[in-house]
Amino acid sequence: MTARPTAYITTPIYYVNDRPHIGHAYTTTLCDVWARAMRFAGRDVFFLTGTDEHGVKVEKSARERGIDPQALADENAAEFERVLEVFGLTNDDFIRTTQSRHVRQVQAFVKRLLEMDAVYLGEFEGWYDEGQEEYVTENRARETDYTSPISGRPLVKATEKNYYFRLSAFQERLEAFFEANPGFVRPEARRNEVLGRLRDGLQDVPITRTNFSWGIPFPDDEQHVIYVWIDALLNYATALGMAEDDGDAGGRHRYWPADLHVIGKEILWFHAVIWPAVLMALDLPLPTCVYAHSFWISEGQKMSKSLGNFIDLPTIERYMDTYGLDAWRWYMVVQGPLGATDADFQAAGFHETYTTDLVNTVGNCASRTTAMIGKYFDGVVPADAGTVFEGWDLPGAAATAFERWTAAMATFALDDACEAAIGLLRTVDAFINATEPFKVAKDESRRDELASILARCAEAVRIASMLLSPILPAKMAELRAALSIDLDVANGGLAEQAAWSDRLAGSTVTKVALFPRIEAPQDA
Ligand code: ME8
Repeated sequence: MTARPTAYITTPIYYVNDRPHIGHAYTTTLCDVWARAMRFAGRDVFFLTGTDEHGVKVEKSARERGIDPQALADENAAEFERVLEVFGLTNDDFIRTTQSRHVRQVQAFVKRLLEMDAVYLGEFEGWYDEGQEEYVTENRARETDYTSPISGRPLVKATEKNYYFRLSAFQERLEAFFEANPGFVRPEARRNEVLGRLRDGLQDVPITRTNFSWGIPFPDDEQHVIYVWIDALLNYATALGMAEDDGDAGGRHRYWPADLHVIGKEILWFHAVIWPAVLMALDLPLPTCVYAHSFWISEGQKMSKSLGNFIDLPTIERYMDTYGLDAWRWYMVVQGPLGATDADFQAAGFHETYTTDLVNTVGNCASRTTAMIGKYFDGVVPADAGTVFEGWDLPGAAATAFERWTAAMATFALDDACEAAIGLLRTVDAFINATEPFKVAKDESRRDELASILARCAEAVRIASMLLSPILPAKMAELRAALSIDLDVANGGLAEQAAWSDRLAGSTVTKVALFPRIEAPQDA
């Protein structure tokens, strides 16, 4: 038996100095949809998420609360794990950067970078604001007349020894890589931003710090702590055991490199430039795609701590209680900030999307079809009698929907994949309205016509339910149960299962009401 093609997808690992909110749930949900779709298409999937637990931000938050950084990390990592459970997300692993498996491999990787001369000990000289514990650039120092803009005290000239990563040495290779791989950064607009900045030229970057201690010690020089971003990026490799010296005992090397790193736009530079350069230095194959989505804002405003308008976990849970988990996933995917523009989370918009797409289209189409089969054929799907309906080609529409869905999934255009599936159901609705089976049913001599209409509707609904199942897993399982069918695509049979057929003829269906109408818009 030949091995199934693999698919490795990752979320960013989230900082534990904050509690989870819609942004984190969003990225992880997108990855979950794709992971389910790829499993469903027969791929051997590895879906990774986790938490980023080192660094000065975590140290500071812990200090403010008077607790140990590890205690803070444990507490908030548990919250992030709870998100996965509440949302029914299907990640295959959850990596925490304080785990020993990660720490020892980061040290091994950094050692390798030193040996390859991609990392060197250098000296940095700059203007230091002692009150703020930070360096300011020459330009900014000049603007404030070499005094601190905060305390007014003079800036001091300070030098610091740090280990540097030779990013500048990878300029040409990176440019050539971008050239040869136009799909490496998606969406396109983001790729252009990165390319522009890349062509401005690269400077070496410090990858250690000496002014705090909550991090992974630099190998053989423990005064230095590895910079949190290098530590964090390497999670994608350590989770697969890429620097363990156990010869792939975990059996995960086959997933390398990632097919997709899904991230928010604010951390694109690290993923699109620094990360591939580090991998080039380590001589490891590079990921296929970094997908940087945009941001959720809330009711027209940026979400921020000071405004206190984060859509947090309790708020999300209220939505789920009212509308259901699948409805939440649907809204995230079809109205969220995939692509290059931000998306506004609005209670009214949520309600409208729920009603238009799920109640009036998916739910209505499934219930009409199953109800009519119940009423006119005693709940048994009739065989298609082959009646020709001029201008209607449901098998053709289903094939087009499947092709569009497949192409959309390949480029992470998840909203377009949803549109392909729901578009098929809109066609079914229009077909019902045009052929009027409820009228045809009144005339005994038109039984063949009635059977043809309902057999085709049922088959199109079946195919749409396949395509919708990664996005609406629970509701589509309900629909399949109502159609008495299984979802057996474990062996790469999705194309076959989504192909038009007469497999439903003779099977029993029951009427389904998938999405209840909810009257009042929820003001959560
Ligand atoms: O940056 N809208 O972690 P983080 C959409 N630890 N997505 C959002 C969002 C919003 N308003 N806010 C956050 C870090 N996100 C690092 C990553 S990876 C090697 C290290 C999502 O906790 C989005 O995916 O700040 C963003 O990139 C991520 O949360 C940042 O999470």
